[in-house]
Amino acid sequence: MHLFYRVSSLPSWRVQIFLSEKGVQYDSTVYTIAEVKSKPEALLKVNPRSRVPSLKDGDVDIYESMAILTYLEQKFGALGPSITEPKARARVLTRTHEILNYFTDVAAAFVRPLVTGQKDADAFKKYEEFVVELKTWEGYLNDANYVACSDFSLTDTMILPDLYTLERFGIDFEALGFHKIHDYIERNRSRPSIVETFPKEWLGTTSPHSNKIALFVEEYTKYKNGQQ
Ligand SMILES: N[C@@H](CCC(=O)N[C@@H](CS)C(=O)NCC(=O)O)C(=O)O
Repeated sequence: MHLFYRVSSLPSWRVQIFLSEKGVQYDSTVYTIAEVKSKPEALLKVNPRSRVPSLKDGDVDIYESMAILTYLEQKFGALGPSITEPKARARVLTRTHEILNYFTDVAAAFVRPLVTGQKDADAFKKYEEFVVELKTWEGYLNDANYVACSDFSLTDTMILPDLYTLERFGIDFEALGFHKIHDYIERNRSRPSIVETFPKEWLGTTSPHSNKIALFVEEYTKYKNGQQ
């Protein structure tokens, strides 16, 4: 099995966590974003769109992270002993797709303009939408130690890369009052699949963008206080 991926790419990281959870040995080609965009021949052979992650399993070529994860689940079994129980399975599928269709997009809509330094007239509104999403996930963590059920599942492989990336960009979940999310990311920091796949260059360093988010939250808080 050969995985083409990029360090810290959310869809790549999700596949890496799944493979690590299952203890699957695989070869890999690690690209930078510039290399992916330059459409390397080896990647194009597996994925004509030249995107990561892409997977070669013998003579099977597969791309699109959700397709890869579904393929891997069928091959190696779902994560977590209780996940085949229909209610747990339904929750894992629903919440996994909630991340793909809401959480990641809402978080990116807020964070991306700040990080890239674009002026965004809707920044406060996007931040409020992001906070609503965080409240939803904080609520899910009231019911269990993991985001979909009592065991580590596919949904955890989906959301943890988002959460560690948001933290890297300066979101302080604890300071914002999301104590369950804060505890959840702290608890999982030492999980072997997270240790193994965590971007090594992030360790002991801070993102050059992290203070932009902190400054924005300060500005937003002042604006809200001024409204009262
Ligand atoms: N929907 C795809 C997204 C894959 C994707 O866009 N990956 C990015 C890296 S995070 C990429 O390959 N970008 C290359 C480019 O933009 O040309 C998936 O879930 O796998």
